[in-house]
Amino acid sequence: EKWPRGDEKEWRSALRGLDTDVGSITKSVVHHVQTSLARQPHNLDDLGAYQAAALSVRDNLILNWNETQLQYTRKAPKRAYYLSLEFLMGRTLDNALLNLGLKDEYKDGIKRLGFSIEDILEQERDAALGNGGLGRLAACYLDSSASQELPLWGYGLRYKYGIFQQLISPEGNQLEAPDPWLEHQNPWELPRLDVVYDVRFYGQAERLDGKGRAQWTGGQEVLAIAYDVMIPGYGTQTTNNLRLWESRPKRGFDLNSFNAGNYEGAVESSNSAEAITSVLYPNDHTTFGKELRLKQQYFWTAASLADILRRFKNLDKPITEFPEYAAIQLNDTHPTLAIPELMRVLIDEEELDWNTAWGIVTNTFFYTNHTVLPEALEKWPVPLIEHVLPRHMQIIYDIVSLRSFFLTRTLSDASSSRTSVERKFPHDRERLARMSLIEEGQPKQVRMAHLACIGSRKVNGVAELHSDLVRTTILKDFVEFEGISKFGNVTNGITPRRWLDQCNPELSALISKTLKLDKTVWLKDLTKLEGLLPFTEDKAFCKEWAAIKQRNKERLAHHVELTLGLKVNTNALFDVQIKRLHEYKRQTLNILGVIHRYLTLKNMTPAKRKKVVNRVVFFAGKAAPAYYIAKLTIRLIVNVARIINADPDTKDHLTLYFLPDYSVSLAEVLIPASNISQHISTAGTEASGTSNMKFCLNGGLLLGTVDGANIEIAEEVGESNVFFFGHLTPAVEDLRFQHLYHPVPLEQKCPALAHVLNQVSAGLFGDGHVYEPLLNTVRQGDYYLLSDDFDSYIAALGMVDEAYSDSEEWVKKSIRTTAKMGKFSSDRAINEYAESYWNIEKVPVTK
Ligand code: NTF
Repeated sequence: EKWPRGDEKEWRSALRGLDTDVGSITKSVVHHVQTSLARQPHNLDDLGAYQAAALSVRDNLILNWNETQLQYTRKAPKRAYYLSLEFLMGRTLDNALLNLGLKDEYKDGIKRLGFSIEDILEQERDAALGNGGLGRLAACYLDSSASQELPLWGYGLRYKYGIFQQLISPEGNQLEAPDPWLEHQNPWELPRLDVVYDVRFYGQAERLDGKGRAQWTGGQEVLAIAYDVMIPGYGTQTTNNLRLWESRPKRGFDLNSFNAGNYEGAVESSNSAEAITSVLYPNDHTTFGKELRLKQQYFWTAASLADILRRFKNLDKPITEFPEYAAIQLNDTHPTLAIPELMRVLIDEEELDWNTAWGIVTNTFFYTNHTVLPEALEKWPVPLIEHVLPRHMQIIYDIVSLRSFFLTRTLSDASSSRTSVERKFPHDRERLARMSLIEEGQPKQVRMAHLACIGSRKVNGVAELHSDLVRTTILKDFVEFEGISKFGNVTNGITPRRWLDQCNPELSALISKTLKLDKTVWLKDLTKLEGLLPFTEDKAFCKEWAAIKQRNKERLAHHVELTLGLKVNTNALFDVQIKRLHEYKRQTLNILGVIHRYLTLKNMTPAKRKKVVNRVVFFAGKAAPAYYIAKLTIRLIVNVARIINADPDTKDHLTLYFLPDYSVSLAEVLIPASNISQHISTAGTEASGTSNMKFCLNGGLLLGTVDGANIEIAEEVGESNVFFFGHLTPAVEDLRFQHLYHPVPLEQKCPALAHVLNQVSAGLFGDGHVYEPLLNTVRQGDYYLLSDDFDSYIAALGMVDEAYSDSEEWVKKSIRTTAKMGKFSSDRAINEYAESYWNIEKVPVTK
């Protein structure tokens, strides 16, 4: 095709890049104020200035995005696709400025226009399309893929409402309010009204022949519309894409019903179509089995696969080469329906035979498991799938036995080289039942982890211990059936751009100065931080290091004063636990430890109290709206805070804050301010954890159990620089058995904990009855082993105090910790996926 149309000179002179000197930047911002926003300088507020600045930055991103996508199309490399129901992006403006290397220029330009960059950055609402670690990990991986110049796209849903806003009632209860993040226009997305796919639900599936083919008709059809979010790499022109789908009704509304005076009926179909992407499910580590959630999962995987296939088809290659051009990563089991969906397309639409199709599927997908907690393992009732996705239910049954012969296979059939579980393990019926994709029961349920596992090329966990647990517990039978080499580990990582340079600019600058390296170098090779080690002996450096931590504590105190109106004592150790509220994460252990400390302080003479290390404890985190015990823990924290913060005997020595509405942006203020952070899950329950890495990268020490990535952090920084406590994973099962069959009264087993519980019951923090259900989880059964770990937890807190008293040595520990965090860059993790899983290569994009 001829290019350009029209006058080539006109095109060439118009097609230049954007100037990024301060003068051009102010012009571009003002241009957007005048045109895109249709506003005037005299009535421009901070929000307007933010929007104009964002639109101006966006222009730069769009040009890089265009160039990157053109290169990808021209070079036609193998691409990776990251399917995640959650992307917890946080704010974009600051990150975009830093990745583009334009922060200083914009700061100046904005200042010239009479605004401060700090103030306008605060105007942006978080994009909070995720619950916690799983969604934030996806966001870090997008940043790293672009920074490492890897051709990767994310696919997710454009929820109208992200994770709920958390409010705390006067009684201390969590209340939920909607998160209207799209209320003002979102400058970071590009609607692609021309990228549209039909997605079907319900209807009938009729088998056509003996080869597994079928026809799926009827039911409801909805439209999936693409919205693209630009993902800029750090110090590179590469700008990847996050494509989010929005659901819309296929037929606006039914004009006939409208004319017949049935207005509600007329909009009904449009309402039910739009409902699909209306809200993020706020559950973390639990499944609800709701039809709308299943529709979300199918809607998103069907649209994403159609889009990926369309891109592949533009290459004009035989369909059998699909796995050479596309690797699809399943972020947990949420997108597992992509496996039967690709089978459906290949068989029913592309008319491939079953074996060829199954070969393509099992070379395309990769599955990451993010939890071994039983309540988080997805299962869908067979009748529900049959109703919503009748064709997919047929395919799942065909995979089990009729065609993929995963489980069973008749002796007469020798057409496939694959063996079945039955052939490999003859006469082992229990094994067949354990491994089936269908769990027997009322109703029968589809086990999504099993489907994800057998439908994928490789499977991985997210930290060494977790990957071992996956191999030896939930997927043990599959390791025995398919061989260990399919089951790997990729330890999680975090992006040092957001989680050091952006959230802790002073520390970032000190590191660059000390290493005598431009930050663009060490932020992309984080192992360079090791160069800080010799400086533990440099007094001036240590002093500067400590001063920055102190200023970050003051910044947090300032934030608490602005938002809650409370004054925080910054001359105390800052102790932080921020994460989703969950019994396995044991915020309850922490708050009971705080109460223990309070009671101990109360019993001391004022003179003795003065010798204790002063401590300020911060909690933040949301509880799933239906998670009663987690909500009760919040209530207890809030009410303990109310009492002890007002106690004149102790308040100089111990205070406690629950910061409402935890978010990525709040984490960016909390993490750089912490001296110690708590990662205290029952051993074997936290798959990895990623905030542990963020705290350590910012020079905060870690207090934790021997669990998840804590173990690998300790391996890197040395056990003398972390505070470990509690029982180890192999002991957990036995201890639970003891609790059930040989219970020992708590008074006998752990008197200190019994005393704390009794004080809560007795009403020290308000009506004790309110907390009985929470206290009973410890008194009876104690599934998460608080009573087994309490004494060693208290001892570990004591060791933290002792270490903190030696402030010089503490600073050294802090420096050593940061220095050894290189391994935990998400760049390392994404490169492992690229090389050992997806087999994709860098595609440099040059100006
Ligand atoms: C979470 N899993 C794990 O609980 C965390 O330990 C881990 O750091 C993150 O994933 C990221 O890998 C989940 O949220 C889920 F959904 F699997 F339960």
